[in-house]
Amino acid sequence: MKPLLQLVADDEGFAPDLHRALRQRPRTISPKYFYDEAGSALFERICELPEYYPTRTELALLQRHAPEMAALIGPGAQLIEYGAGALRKVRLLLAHLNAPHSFVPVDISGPHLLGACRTLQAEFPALALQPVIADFTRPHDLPARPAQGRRIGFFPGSSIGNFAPEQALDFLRMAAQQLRGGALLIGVDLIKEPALLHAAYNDAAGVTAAFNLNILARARQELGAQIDPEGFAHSAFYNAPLQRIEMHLQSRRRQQLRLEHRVYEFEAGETLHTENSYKFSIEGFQALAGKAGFKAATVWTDERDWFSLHWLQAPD
Ligand code: AVI
Repeated sequence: MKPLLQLVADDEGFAPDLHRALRQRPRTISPKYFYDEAGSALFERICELPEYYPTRTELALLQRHAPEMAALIGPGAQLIEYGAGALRKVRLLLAHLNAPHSFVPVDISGPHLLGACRTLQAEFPALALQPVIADFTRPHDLPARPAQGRRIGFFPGSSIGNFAPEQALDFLRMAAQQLRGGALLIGVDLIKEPALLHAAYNDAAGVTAAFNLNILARARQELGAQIDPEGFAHSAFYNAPLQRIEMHLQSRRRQQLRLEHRVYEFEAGETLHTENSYKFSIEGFQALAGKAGFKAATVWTDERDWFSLHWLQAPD
């Protein structure tokens, strides 16, 4: 499958970003560095874990409400999926859509996206598929709007929760412009009992720990960094005042980490902050979307109010 657009306006790259992360206090690196091939495979395993409720809860919501969602999307739509990944969830929508104009999955990982598109095309031979390889959080071009139908955005998985609040607002503002006259269907994880959140990010099988520690494995393999693989531990906890799960790599002892020509000191207990996963109330998320220009319409939740899918109308 040939990509329509290749617009990976990459930023600094892993080595400079890791140096910057290690120089600053608190030490923080973007969670995007989780997702090399090994990290993406670990994330797929996380989605299957008994403790990790978001994926299965959202899939169940999509399964249950797809006909209603498809009716809201309407005929002739151009469906844009942000951060498309494996294209598992969108199938549930596509199966119910009325004569879609096209499906435009946007993802930074070209080989992964094109492989997923080939499988999808075999399942939906009549679907016009226009993959765009780009970082959807940065300015990117999309194929032209359909003359008749509307543009509808799809952003499942509560990946919005991995953005800092101001980045989340920037993304929503960008989406509101791209989707003018259409709508956004977005998955949002909800605030809940901290013990449930804690379990979801500290699974018994240790898959989330391996996912977190994979950043260090990457640094060793790709950048030749000298790091004791046993020297850091996975740490994930719910920060209630900030309504977010924080993931860190915590130094087990005083040690040094060598990266290229630099040596960085870690005290025992010191951390490299690798990810935030914000949790929202329905009203809180609707207020955020409202600031970006969206009008909150329908929201679907499960019986336990663990996860939500929001239908947000974009401005005209
Ligand atoms: C991709 N994202 C929504 C996941 C989350 O829950 O924040 C990433 C993840 N991190 C640890 N487990 C899953």
